[in-house]
Amino acid sequence: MLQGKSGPSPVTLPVVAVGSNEETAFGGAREIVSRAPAALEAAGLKPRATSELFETPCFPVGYGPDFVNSVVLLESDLPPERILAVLHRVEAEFGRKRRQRWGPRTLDLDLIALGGVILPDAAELRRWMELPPEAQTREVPDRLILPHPRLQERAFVLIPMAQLVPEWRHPLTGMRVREMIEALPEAEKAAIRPISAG
Ligand code: PH2
Ligand code: MG
Ligand code: MG
Repeated sequence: MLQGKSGPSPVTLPVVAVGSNEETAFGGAREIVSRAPAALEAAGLKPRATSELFETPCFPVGYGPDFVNSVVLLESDLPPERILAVLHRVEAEFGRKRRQRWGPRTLDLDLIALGGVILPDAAELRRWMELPPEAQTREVPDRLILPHPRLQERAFVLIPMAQLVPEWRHPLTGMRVREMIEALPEAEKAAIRPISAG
């Protein structure tokens, strides 16, 4: 949570979605997601605030076990491509450890937003946001798109994000996080279950 720390306004900071759906009997996904802030810190990206952890149904439904998701707000003035490179490095670190111990990589770190930054440009972002569902499974962007083009559809990102930056506004649509949440179906929101600490 934000604890009245001074510094840049939270709505200008990099937002990272953390996810894992690693499936062992040890609660591994929770452990991995809760270790992500420390791993980001060790990699040189300073976490300024972390949401609660949430248990969320896999999207698309049926494609795998439930996820554990959280959102981390970073304090970093690196350009977005450099932040992304560090996120990939941290994913790989967890992947290597996990391959040895339990199996395939399952830590996912997605750069969701960086203040009002739009990448690569408004027209491309709009194209990715409006991509029909069939095309979404075929087409994968080969470059960083910001904000994340599916952000407005994902309760598992928006609900944790609202704990940190409810007033962040989508630079293309002008919608605030809490307004995007209001626009989602109730059933999707109800399926995002906070995990109590410990
Ligand atoms: N990530 C995905 C695909 N589906 N579903 C949930 N609930 N949470 C995720 O983080 C997630 C997903 C691909 O990165
Ligand atoms: Mg993802
Ligand atoms: Mg990813």
